[in-house]
Amino acid sequence: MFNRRNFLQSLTFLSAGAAIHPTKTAAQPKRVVPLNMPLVISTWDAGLLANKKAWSILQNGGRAVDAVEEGVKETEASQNCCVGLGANPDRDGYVTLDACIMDENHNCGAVAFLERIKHPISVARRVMEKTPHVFLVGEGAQQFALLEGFPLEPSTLSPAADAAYKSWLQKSRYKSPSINIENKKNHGPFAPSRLENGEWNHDTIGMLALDKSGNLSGSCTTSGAGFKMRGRVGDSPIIGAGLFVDNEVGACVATGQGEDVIRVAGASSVVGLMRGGLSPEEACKKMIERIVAIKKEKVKDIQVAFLAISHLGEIGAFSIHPGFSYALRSENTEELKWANSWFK
Ligand code: SD4
Repeated sequence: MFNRRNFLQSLTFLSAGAAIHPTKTAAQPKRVVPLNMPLVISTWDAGLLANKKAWSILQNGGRAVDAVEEGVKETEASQNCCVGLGANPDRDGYVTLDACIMDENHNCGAVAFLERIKHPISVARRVMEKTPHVFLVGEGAQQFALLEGFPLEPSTLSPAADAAYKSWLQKSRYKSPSINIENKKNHGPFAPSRLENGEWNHDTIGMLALDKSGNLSGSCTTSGAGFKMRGRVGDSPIIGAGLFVDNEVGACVATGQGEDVIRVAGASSVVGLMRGGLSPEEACKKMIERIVAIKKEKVKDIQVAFLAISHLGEIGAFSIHPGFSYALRSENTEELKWANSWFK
């Protein structure tokens, strides 16, 4: 179990571990050539398709930031998916989208509570590149998107989301998002499935890429939790919570119950532990243990997962409950992998 004492012990271990997992810091005289690049990883099974697009860019020597934008756009565009305008609405019947992107130079951009725009990730990128700001929300984010030439899409729900919303309205019971656990048995490689109650079993894609130049970038896009309170924003568009990239060290994305990722500054904490010397999986595990310690017995009702990559191209993941999958594409492999978890 995780407590303050063994957290401090882990900090001691961190400095010792730095030699095992070197970072590109000033203390490091020579830049270490990444072992495994290019490489792209993304959360859940929808990541397989998204990775294909990202890979087409990485393979041709493209930048990681282009790969992670174009990759998750595939998922956003899919009407039969858990991300983007086809997803479940909030409890007032509106689909509201959150996204963020971060490149190798700590440039970052984010949007939240954005309505009727098909590609929130691209709006986040424009925020990063064309404004002096990092984060635009709601009406202002939509206004900016329209000024940038993004079309205003109809406000109608996708047929699946409409049916799910109508069924949800029968009880209109607000509860925090259910545990998003992928069922290995029902898993279809390119078709994320809905749960019987109409909710998606997950509703986010986070992607991390390492390009041929050895640079890292990340993206994260979501419709958030289905039937959430109007105005609710989760971790996904928050730099440091849902996504963090430090080109010297590594990058991390989070998925699952956003509220519990925000309270521990999830993604940046994982990267911080990697800076101290932990491997990606060790760092993801430490932060999951931290959440478990905070949530106590309530942890049985929530799922959180972290997926991380080091600047050397080592990958790792860890979740609270079993069933977190992530898609990996590299020169040698294209596959869906299953993370280790705190509950067995
Ligand atoms: C959120 N973290 O809005 C997102 C939800 C998610 O798979 O990741 N679902 O809290």
